[in-house]
Amino acid sequence: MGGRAQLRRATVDTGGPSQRAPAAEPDAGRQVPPTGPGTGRIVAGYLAPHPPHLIYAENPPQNEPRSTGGWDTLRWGYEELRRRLSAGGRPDVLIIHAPHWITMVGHHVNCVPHPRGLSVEPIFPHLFRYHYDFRTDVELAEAIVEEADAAGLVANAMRDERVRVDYATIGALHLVNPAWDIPVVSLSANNNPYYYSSASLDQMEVLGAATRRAIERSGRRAVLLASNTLSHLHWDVEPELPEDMAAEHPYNHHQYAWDMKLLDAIRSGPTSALRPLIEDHIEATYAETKSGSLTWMLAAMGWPQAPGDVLAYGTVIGTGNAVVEWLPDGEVGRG
Ligand code: 2X7
Ligand code: FE2
Repeated sequence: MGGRAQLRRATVDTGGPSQRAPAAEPDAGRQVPPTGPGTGRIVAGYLAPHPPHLIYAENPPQNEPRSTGGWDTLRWGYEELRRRLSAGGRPDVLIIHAPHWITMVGHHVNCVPHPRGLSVEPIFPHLFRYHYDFRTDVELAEAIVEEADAAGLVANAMRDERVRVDYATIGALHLVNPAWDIPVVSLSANNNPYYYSSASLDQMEVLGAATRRAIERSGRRAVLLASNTLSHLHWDVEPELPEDMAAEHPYNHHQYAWDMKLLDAIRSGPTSALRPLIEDHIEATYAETKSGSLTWMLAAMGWPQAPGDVLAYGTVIGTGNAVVEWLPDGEVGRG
């Protein structure tokens, strides 16, 4: 099924129990007042990868497994990201698109006001069993659904509080804001990396533009997060000590070289050069950007002229991961 096949208006079956929760109070989940209707803007966008190993290595109290560390350079990149986030003034909301909340029909937006539960990585449950508890900016989440629907996408407000939040969403959000004191909007991957060989990124451009319109309408200062790994071939045998860094390196030189090609283009700018290159990189490396998170984010930011600032690159079980900051044109840097 091509990406365009779902570019239509429709009432969506969520694929699971779809009863609507009692209507949320208008301000449920809000912790800061809006800056005024019509004045909202994106203040930064980050490529924010989510390998569960990074959370495991951090040893936060919310995660059950304990480690001795590892993958330090990537975690230093996140440290710098957090420094910049607080230097730039606390945003009103973090909006995240992640590849492991896969929805088969349409783009779903989590509208549960207070998600709480246990998020488990199905392949690495010994590394990631994370107890999450955060607030959704329900008003903005609903506005994104409305704008996406008006743009002709199949879009759905997910209101079932029994749906567990996936590890890609939780992992990236923890690394960006371990205090969890900023409201969140979380979007699913309909353009998912695993099932549609012909999936197109065009739809993610439409979703990005819809997200931007909703932010502008809302008055929020938003930070966007694209929760994607780059090259995605990986080991199938784990070392006895998962954080044994002697075993950690790129899967092969081809994967590494393509990651560097993409990162060179990111560091040179403008982002419009990435439009075709992201697709070539996916072809060459099975990159997780096929889920569309990165394209969604850059489209929402209007494909900025300015280059991205690569804060870190490192591998996790052989996959390539980069932490990158983009500022929208006209926004002042905090680097
Ligand atoms: O989801 C992931 C990933 N993207 C990369 C590496 C390891 C595990 O999980
Ligand atoms: Fe992943």
